[in-house]
Amino acid sequence: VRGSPTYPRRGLKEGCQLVQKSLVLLKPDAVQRGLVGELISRLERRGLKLVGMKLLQVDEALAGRHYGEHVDRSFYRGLVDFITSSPTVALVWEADNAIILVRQTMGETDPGKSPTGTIRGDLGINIGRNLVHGSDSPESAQREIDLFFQPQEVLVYERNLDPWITES
Ligand code: D4T
Repeated sequence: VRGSPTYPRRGLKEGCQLVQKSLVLLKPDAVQRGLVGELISRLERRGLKLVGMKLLQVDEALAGRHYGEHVDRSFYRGLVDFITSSPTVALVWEADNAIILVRQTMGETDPGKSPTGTIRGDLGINIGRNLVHGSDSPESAQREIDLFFQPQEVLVYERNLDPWITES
């Protein structure tokens, strides 16, 4: 199970919901604005389970690996300069369908197009300062978790209130 972003919950038949992991970054604007607690709190209150967390300084090499798919885009240089400009918080969250739940909670890439009630819609203005990153697929989550965490830093543990959050 460890190191894998997606695995079937015990007792579930094929086609049922899958437990997934999502890598979330609280970007330098979130750290500088003192929004780390607020953003973690929103994801916790959604019911997502925190299984990995660290504060780190992203360097040029890590930024390049994380944003490699955007290397030819006009905004790439600004993106790398921004993510390396100040500390970032990296988080791993787990839930049934965690990928979509995190992205719903974050809102659209552009805060200006994000509905209120979402992180970006409530707290952001500009696409280049959109506060958070969340994995866009289980495959991306696996790749991104491996970039930011050692396998032993992503924990496996029971949460006693889970039956009050998900019906199994
Ligand atoms: P991330 O990856 O940060 O969760 O954002 P999204 O998944 O929602 O969006 P993305 O990969 O398309 O963009 C990555 C990152 O680039 C910034 N960006 C994006 C930007 O500064 N200008 C742009 O025009 C676009 C499309 C914002 C997020």
